[in-house]
Amino acid sequence: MDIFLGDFIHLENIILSIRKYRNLFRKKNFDHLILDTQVINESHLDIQEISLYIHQNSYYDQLQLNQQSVASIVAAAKTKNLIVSANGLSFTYPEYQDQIKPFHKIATADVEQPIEIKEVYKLRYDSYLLDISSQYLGYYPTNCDVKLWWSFADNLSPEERRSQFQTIDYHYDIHGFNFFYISFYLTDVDVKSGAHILVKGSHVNKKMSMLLRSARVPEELIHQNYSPTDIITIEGKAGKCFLEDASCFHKALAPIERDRLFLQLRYF
Ligand SMILES: O=C(O)CCC(=O)C(=O)O
Ligand SMILES: [Fe+2]
Repeated sequence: MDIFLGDFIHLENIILSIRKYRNLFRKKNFDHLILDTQVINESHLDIQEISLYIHQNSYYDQLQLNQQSVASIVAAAKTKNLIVSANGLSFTYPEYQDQIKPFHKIATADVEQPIEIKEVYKLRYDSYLLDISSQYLGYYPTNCDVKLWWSFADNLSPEERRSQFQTIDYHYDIHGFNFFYISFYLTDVDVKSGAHILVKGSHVNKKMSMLLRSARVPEELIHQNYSPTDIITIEGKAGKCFLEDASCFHKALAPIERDRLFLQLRYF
């Protein structure tokens, strides 16, 4: 039997139609969960343009969470239990400051069950963020991992930080087959308080030799392969929200002056 190009195109159209209807169905089944947005877009770009921008640049950072939500999440992160995954220690934020910090070297601590915080739950089902994510991913993401953690300002060595899994080295993430990260600074962040750094465009533009290495890449290799103008440092006041295709190279600077509270939604 001969197979012609036309048959392939026909088949592709059928697959696209099936995907489209499956997505509409997924979204419809999800409709009752979706909540009004808490996020403001500070540029004139619409959802399609934002998605295109991320396809080209790996990120988009002109979003802002309202200040009331910021205040509520920070307050909750200061009362809820924190857990250090590297050693199992558990404490609250005030306990960390009074009792833990003087005796232990702690890089980061996760807020337990962040989805229990009302504003975090609302962000996980935020209509606008879900619309952007589905536009970028090409399907409606019904799954989302939610992480909220403190990165403490202290003088740990890079080795101590690595041993506690703090991502201070360039790497790219693989989270299932397809994924999309939405992150929020809940404290003011600059280069001395845990700024996130990413290599613009590197979600598609990786040299074969870099791909075959482990996902963690030495600093020199990044500087050899990418222009300094492609290295983007994201700084901003509490409430700054950025979107990222985390298959780009990225890392966090170690905070030395101010603790950072960071919320991350991983849609997949
Ligand atoms: O802490 C950061 O800014 C980066 C975190 C990160 O690389 C990750 O969660 O995959
Ligand atoms: Fe990462």
